[in-house]
Amino acid sequence: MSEAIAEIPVHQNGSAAPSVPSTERKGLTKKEIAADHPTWCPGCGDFSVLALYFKLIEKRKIWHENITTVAGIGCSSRFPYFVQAHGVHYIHGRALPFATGISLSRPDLHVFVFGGDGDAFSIGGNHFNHTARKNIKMTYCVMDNWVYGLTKKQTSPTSPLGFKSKTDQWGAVDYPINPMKQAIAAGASFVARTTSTNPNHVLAMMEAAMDHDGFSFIECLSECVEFYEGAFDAANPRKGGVFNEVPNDHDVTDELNAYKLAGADFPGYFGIFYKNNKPTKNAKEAEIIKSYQSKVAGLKDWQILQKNFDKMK
Ligand SMILES: Cc1ncc(C[n+]2csc(CCOP(=O)(O)OP(=O)(O)O)c2C)c(N)n1
Ligand code: SF4
Ligand SMILES: [Mg+2]
Repeated sequence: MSEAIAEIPVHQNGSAAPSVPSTERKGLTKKEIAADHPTWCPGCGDFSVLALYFKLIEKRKIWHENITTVAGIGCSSRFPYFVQAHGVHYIHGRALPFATGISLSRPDLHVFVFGGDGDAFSIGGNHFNHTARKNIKMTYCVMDNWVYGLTKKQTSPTSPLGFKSKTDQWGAVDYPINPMKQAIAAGASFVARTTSTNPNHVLAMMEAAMDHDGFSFIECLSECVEFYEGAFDAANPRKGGVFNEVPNDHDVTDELNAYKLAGADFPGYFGIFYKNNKPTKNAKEAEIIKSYQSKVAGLKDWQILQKNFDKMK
């Protein structure tokens, strides 16, 4: 744990020593947040996303006890292992329901979920749609590498047509989903796209997502150098590609235009496509709880339960 936490001397009777002013807690350093050495292949795009998460924690002064990192299963979903703080490496495709529970019960935290395209859009596809439509406050960063990396090269829902893999030896025949279109259509209230080869941009998207009060989704292209090398070269100026930002005059509240931007041919655009400020499920439930609590004040738990059961009769 951090040694940056201010130590306030305490008298033997338990009260704080009055003459010592409390000092401000320093932001955590990467050294204090980094856990085990990541087990990703050298050159994997996921390293960059992790490094920028550390930067975000450092910059925004998120303390150890407030860091909440949730993931499903996959190479990218190993993410929480590498963060020295609270985190969950949960069931394949089920990161979002788990994160929802945390988000609704701990409004003081901002939950970050990381995972892959398979985890998000195959096995977890239903959860993605429902978490988005419910507008649960959290940030979901999908490290999209267009392949199942952990299980060694199967076609994923974002693999392009013709991609040769262990499950499509003659080339993929199924039309890929477009994560940006899907997020917008499902009701996500913040939808952004970035690429792990542009660190400043990744950090900017993470910060904007974190500041959004609602379900914030980021598609982050993250190359699998082992099973889909060069997939995103066309989006990387260092490899002869282009990095086109969302046009300055794009109105992020314009859903239809956001959808059109999402339909651009690869490498498409990068930045915030869509954002609206509709109320979250968190806020709506908090309101219900507050008003109900005033009605059951003074009752014992079993009496409250009884009241609820009676209502259902
Ligand atoms: C219920 C269940 N089904 C299948 C698997 C096998 N499995 C593990 S990870 C994975 C796909 C991972 O792909 P993705 O989410 O894109 O992550 P990546 O490894 O590419 O980062 C699969 C099919 C599993 N662990 N659990
Ligand atoms: S298999 Fe691919 S996604 Fe997995 S760690 Fe290696 S490069 Fe990264
Ligand atoms: Mg993948």
